Amino acid sequence: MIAAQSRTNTDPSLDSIRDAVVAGDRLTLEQGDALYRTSDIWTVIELADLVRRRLHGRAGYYNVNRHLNYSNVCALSCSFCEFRRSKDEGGAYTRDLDYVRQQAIEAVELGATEMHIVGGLHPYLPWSYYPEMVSAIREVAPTLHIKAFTAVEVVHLAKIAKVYKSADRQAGIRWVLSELKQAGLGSLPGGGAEVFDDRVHDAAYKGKIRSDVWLDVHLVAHELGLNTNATILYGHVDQRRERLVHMEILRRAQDQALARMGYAGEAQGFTEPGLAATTGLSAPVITLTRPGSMLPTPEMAQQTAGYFQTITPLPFFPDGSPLEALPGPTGLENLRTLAIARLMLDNFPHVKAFWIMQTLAMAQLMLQSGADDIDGTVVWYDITKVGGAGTHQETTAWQLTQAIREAGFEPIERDTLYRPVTRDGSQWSLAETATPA
Ligand code: V47
Repeated sequence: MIAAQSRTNTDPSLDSIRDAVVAGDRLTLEQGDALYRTSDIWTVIELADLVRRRLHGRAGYYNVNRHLNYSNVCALSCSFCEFRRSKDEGGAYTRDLDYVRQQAIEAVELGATEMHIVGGLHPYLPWSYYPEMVSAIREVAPTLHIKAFTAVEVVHLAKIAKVYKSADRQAGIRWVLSELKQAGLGSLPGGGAEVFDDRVHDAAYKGKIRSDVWLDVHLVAHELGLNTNATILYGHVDQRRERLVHMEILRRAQDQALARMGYAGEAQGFTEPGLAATTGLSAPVITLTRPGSMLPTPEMAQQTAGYFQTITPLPFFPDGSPLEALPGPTGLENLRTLAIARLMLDNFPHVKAFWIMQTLAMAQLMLQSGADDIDGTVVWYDITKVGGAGTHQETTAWQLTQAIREAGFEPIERDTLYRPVTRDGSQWSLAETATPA
């Protein structure tokens, strides 16, 4: 990292933002705008790195996992998506439970701690398929953490289980998540959030749930003690300000989750005008990035309620999608958006650079720009295929640790809940040691 004093092109208009970041104060949307506007991207990155190091020191997290896409058949047709197929289209697939079991057994044999499962909104699979899939994995692989189903799928499941009523949608969502939790679901991934904005929604993923419903699913998951993640899929028809509002909505939702866990906050008033009224999100401001703040732990979540662990900024990858005429975001825009996510989302413990969508080389730069995690070994991934990759997109734990070390950080294998793992080949257990500062 280039020290600010030794650079000649620093932007003095960022000085007050630097002061706020050093003090751990919450940044406003206007300050977010300034971080997007400035040509002094190194200061943006430097500030994000400061926050990242304050929270995680030299730790660079990764996990040994396996992604499973159980079906690419989807009733929706989002224009950013290259993955979805109609039921009878060439290349459409739906995995049976024997296939899923086999994947879980293989994952355990290779030492995975997590299975990350998502799929399309299948128009004909019955509700029973989903809890049976989770139970089947639990049976053959009891040590595997099952992180499954985006909020979009959860709402679809409530509909096919005929428990979804728009007058009380949380009740149907609660029923579905309780059933899945009982079957062995461990947490929810962060997909399907896209950009929380009605204009962008109607232009690029009309038909998908809107932000209020996405937030309801995560709120109910948190109330049930399930941790969840969040994403932002940017760089298509969205504008930078809309991304910042998305981040503001997420941090207000996290304020609520942390308040439920017993964190005390400060009554700071600022928010996007009209935001609290439209989202119903009002809670005291709770930051985790002040010096000395304590991050929530999985143990706290088990005793009280869940929270958002991670934000994963997902750059739009155009190839093969109906929006493929768009260029997609540049490398610098990716670094900037990641750094801004780290700075704005002051109550999210982790920021993930998902190497599959960024390449491992770019993920190294992202570790220096605010990210503390690069996801895992993945093995199989169908949603995006960057640089002409096929569905077999695997890296080894060794490659991940080398990449993290070369970026200047200490590789820490974690489980899904960010507990350090100790490993001997494919055998692993949760480490008792604290992470290095
Ligand atoms: O929900 C789809 C996005 C998501 C494209 O929670 C695209 O730990 C870019 O959510 N270009 C799935 N993005 C991936 C996801 C995820 C990945 C890794 C970790 C976690 C986590 C979550 O990918 C989808 C959608 O938002 N997506 N198509 C595309 N063309």
